[in-house]
Amino acid sequence: MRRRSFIKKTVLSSFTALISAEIVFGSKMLDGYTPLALQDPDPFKMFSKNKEMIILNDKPWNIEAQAHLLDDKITPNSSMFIRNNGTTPEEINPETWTLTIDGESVKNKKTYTLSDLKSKFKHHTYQLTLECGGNGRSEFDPPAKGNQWTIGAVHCASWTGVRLRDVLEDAGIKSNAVYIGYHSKDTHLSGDPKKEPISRGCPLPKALQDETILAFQMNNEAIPLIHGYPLRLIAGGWPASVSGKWVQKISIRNKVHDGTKMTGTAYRVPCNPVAPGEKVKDEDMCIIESMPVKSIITYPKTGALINEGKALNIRGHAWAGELEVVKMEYSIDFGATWTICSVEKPTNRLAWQHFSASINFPKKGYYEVWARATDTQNTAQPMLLPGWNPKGYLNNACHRIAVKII
Ligand SMILES: Nc1nc2c(c(=O)[nH]1)N[C@H]1C(S)=C(S)[C@@H](COP(=O)(O)O)O[C@H]1N2
Ligand SMILES: [Mo]
Repeated sequence: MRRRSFIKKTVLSSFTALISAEIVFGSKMLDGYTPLALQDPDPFKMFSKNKEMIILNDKPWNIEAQAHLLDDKITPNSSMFIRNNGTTPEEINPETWTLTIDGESVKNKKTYTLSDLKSKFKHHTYQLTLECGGNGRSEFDPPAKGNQWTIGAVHCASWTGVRLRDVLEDAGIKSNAVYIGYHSKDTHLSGDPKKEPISRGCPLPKALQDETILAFQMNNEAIPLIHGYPLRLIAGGWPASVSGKWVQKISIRNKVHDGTKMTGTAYRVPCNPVAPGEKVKDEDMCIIESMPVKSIITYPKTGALINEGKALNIRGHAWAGELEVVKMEYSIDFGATWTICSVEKPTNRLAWQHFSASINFPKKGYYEVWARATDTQNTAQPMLLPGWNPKGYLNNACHRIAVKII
């Protein structure tokens, strides 16, 4: 048998310094072993994400997709962006998990176990587009503070759960109710248990829509922990921050919910356009509701090389918040002319729609393929950055990819 060889004293003392605590049985560690505290967590393995996902921050975790990773019609977990405001809750026991409905405007405060929710109310499945309000922030100038999302903070998964409306009505909604707010189990980065990392909500009519659900499944499986296991509020078409992960309480409010990140510049934009960099008074800021019309080219990947004379088949998705996309176009001449793409109807309301087109290029050279969606109110995506706002929300500029005909 090979003799165990123990760690060298010098290595042990450097580990001790790095951990800044005595490693009590440190002298018994095997040579070549790294204490867990010093092993880098592998986020790709930890969250089962594609290795091409881009890590913007690890405290808290913020990870985005690249356009080509979003090619599936229904986004798999491996390509779903992660946006945490605080620390992921640990030790979740679905047997003891409860959801409480309370607030000024609840008739009877009620608490449900997960099995109550699952057995008492009808189950519904919807594909729902969730886009972070800050998706595209990286393009704003002057720059906006916050995660520098490019294009990948959006996903459309299939969510199964019960209607929030059915649960709220079971508890009873008083006639003075105007808003709902969620409270969740994740903890504030400071560790202060009195502070919530985020507690947002939506006006009652949005909460009562058919597609607003309390989900316990994502893509037909239990929701991955990082995406809100065991229970998540899903409100498609609105900033994804409304879709509270790890939800434990929904308050029916008699006023606009005033939880963390409902006020100031958080998820609010100037009610009227302002000049870039301008200071905006608090009372001139409005809460973001439905997200604007937008699209993404998911195939090919930017940088594609295409042989001359060969048509290029592009595809991608388009969405328009509460509205539907009625027209999809592409341009290969920087927007001078546009050609219609085919675009499918959504599987259900608030699901993204799939578009495709076959493009012929006149000759060899460098091109950009730009995509532009138009919604039912005839609003089209701007070609370049839309209105500047202090926190860099709602960038719905046209997505474009570079291709070379060789
Ligand atoms: N409890 C809780 N819910 C949350 C968040 C959070 O930090 N905590 N982040 C919100 C924000 S800002 C976004 S964009 C989405 C991200 O969802 P995802 O991580 O499942 O992609 O979750 C929302 N729900
Ligand atoms: Mo977000």
